[in-house]
Amino acid sequence: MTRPVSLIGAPTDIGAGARGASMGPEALRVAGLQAALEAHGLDVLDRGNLAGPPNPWQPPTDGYRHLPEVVAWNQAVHTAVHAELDAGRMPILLGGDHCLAIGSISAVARHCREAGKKLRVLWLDAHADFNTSVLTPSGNIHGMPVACLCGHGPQALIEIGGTVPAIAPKVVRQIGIRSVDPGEKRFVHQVGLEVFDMRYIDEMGMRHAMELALATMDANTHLHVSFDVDFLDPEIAPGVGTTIPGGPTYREAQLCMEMIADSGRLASLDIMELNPALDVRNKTAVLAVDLVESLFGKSTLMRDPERRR
Ligand code: HAR
Ligand code: MN
Ligand code: MN
Ligand code: MN
Repeated sequence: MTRPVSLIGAPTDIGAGARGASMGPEALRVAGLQAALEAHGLDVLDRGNLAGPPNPWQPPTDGYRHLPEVVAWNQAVHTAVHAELDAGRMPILLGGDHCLAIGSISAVARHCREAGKKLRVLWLDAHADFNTSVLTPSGNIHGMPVACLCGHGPQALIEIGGTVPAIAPKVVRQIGIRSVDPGEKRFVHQVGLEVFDMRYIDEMGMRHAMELALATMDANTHLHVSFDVDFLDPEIAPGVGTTIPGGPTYREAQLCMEMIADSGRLASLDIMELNPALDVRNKTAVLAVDLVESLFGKSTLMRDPERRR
């Protein structure tokens, strides 16, 4: 059976450009995340919410908004996620905005180093989140986590996992990307991030993109999925702070999740950027729960017996 799961709430919008992602963890609970996972036979513990500083809602200083607060939240996330991994449990981080992936993925990377595992990170997002203080148009740190994890960012954020950089760009596969700032785009190309953008998915299909994104993993690979809910088309997922049209449809998103489930390698997860203040009757949270169920193997009626586990 799949390893036991721990839900960790991080109720903050400290790195975002809109307030409200701080309510994401509770909206996911109200949408029935724990019961949905338990219905698939998983052992689920809800660890409750982490604590951290309030959002002072200030303009950027030296290219960053709320840097000390972002550091404090990410330290709390790092500690909590690493503790679950050491206890043999699968952490599911309930965001909160996407800056918290710095704490989460640095903990996963540290655990992989300690346990001698290989790491693969799937970044499901409308955005590349590869800005730096000089490239960012906003100063919002939720636009910077991938760059920080790859060692490009303020010292206090890049060293949270103890090793700099926390990850190499080559472990990352980005899916669904359709909004990248001009300087950010040059930097993504410069470091060679592997991106399956919406143009690629339009032309080649979600199936082919996911086959490549999941290729070359083995039994010793830890797969981390960082799911920014704005990955989804805003027609089906309006409850996010930065909607970008032209995202994956319901079926494309389901296929993406099902193929991750079939890989059998999922070992940690972030569910980020859900913003209940912008949602319609919690439907984006309900959709996120539905997709996470597929990530844990809910959907398939006609699974190839060769791949049945
Ligand atoms: N690229 C823009 C910026 O850096 C918007 C980033 C928005 N990021 C998220 N997470 N919503 O992906 O300001
Ligand atoms: Mn993001
Ligand atoms: Mn460890
Ligand atoms: Mn995004």
